[in-house]
Amino acid sequence: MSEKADIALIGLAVMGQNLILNMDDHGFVVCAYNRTTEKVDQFLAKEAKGTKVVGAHSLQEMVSMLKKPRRVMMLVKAGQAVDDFIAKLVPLLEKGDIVIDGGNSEYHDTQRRTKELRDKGLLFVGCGVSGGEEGARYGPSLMPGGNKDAWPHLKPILQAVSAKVDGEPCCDWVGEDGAGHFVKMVHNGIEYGDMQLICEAYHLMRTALSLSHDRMSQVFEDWNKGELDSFLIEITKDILKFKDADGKPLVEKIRDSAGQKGTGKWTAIAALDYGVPVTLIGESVFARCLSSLKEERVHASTVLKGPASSVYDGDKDQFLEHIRQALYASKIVSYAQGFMLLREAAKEFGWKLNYGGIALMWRGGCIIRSAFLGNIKSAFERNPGLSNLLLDDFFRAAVHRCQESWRTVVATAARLGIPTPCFSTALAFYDGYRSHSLPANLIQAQRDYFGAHTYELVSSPGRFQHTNWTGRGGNVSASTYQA
Ligand code: NBP
Repeated sequence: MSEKADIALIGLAVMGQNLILNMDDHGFVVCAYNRTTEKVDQFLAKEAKGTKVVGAHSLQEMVSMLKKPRRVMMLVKAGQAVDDFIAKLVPLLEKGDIVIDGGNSEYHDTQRRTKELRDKGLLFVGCGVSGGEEGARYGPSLMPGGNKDAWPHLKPILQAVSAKVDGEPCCDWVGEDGAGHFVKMVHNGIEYGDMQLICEAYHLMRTALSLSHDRMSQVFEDWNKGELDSFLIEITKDILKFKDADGKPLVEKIRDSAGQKGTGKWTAIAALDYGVPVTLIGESVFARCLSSLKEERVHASTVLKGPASSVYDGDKDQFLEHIRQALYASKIVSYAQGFMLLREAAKEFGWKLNYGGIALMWRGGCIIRSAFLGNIKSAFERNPGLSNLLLDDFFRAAVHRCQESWRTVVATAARLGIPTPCFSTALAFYDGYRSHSLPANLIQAQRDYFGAHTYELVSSPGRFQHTNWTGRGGNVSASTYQA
């Protein structure tokens, strides 16, 4: 081979193969490699036939075929497989070479790997990739973070192959060490929230309003023309009108027990770790957990009673508009919470995150792509130091406009016995966040009563004191025990 390859890609499953073909479309020479090397030959003979893609049958051969500094991207199963490949690559690479992990790795692993490789003179990048098979082939959302010295060498390739919105690439440098994978994780958490919100709207339409599937599909089609315009609303429209061979809606034949691979859970865990109330994503993970208790639910449905009727007896069209507004307001809260988590992680790890840039990276190519992310990008452009999306003029006005409908939907769903965990938690968050005073004074008093945990007085914040509430306790406060 005369021409050296621009980049190597390890991992010839659905993501790797499609990203290679995407890179080839953009004029880059890619060297393909896979643990099971027969897949290299199969790929070259079939999918990559007639392209400039080359293959390697060993890591040594792959490394010898690359331009320097070498760029090696992995798209393999997250976890041990990534560490195993890194261990094999390190002795073959030279100072300044770049290793990119495009899998769904946990951000702590990326932090560790960035440091370990930096110590060896290699540049490690953890790059979140979103958009599934089609995104990888025609333009994914890419969220690279890690060792910034790698970025000038990666930017031309990654921005060329990423999705574009109004000509702007949905890919930019995110930040140090695990920042790219952290942002990808929050993206996935938000995806869980968006999906659950849509499911709650569907549940209300199906149960409270008894709409047909074609009518529901039409409603989602209409919603997709306005402020809810998004990929997930669009596919929901298609799913609802899809008929099985017998002419019945396929969606109703699917067992109502949701699976999950863990990235929503990771977001909820990070939220708990950093003390950020990301309640909507948390509820969306728990809603999947509750759905998976199918057999218990079936039994409980015969034993536990709810309201006599789950049917809404008012104006259906008006209630549909209430649902649309409840969905929009809840979605604003979800993204506000997601960005709160990003801000806290940035503080924790010293990352300088560009929030408007992150909104742009999610604006196209990925599962949560929507017109709404353009509004978020504009909000951070207007005010890069914005502390909370809810405080931006555009989103504040939107929530004010929607809140009457939102309250009607949550109250009506509670009255009809239809669960709306994410609509409800979003509203509870909104009311908590806008409250000058919350009942946490009583929590502090209770903690001090039973555990001498001390409290601050409103009049002297920062000064902790203990009260002997019963006259039987002492005046010594707890110092290490926390409840
Ligand atoms: P998979 O996640 O199914 O991984 C398949 C690849 O991992 C194959 O190349 C396989 O090699 C390799 N592999 C496995 Br499995 N175990 C290995 C091990 N112990 N050592 C070395 N290699 C190993 O592929 P994918 O769905 O294309 O996803 C690739 C990455 O991208 C994953 O991290 C995934 O989470 C992430 N991702 C996927 C999507 C999506 O929609 N699928 C979207 C976004 C991100 P083999 O051929 O020899 O078994």
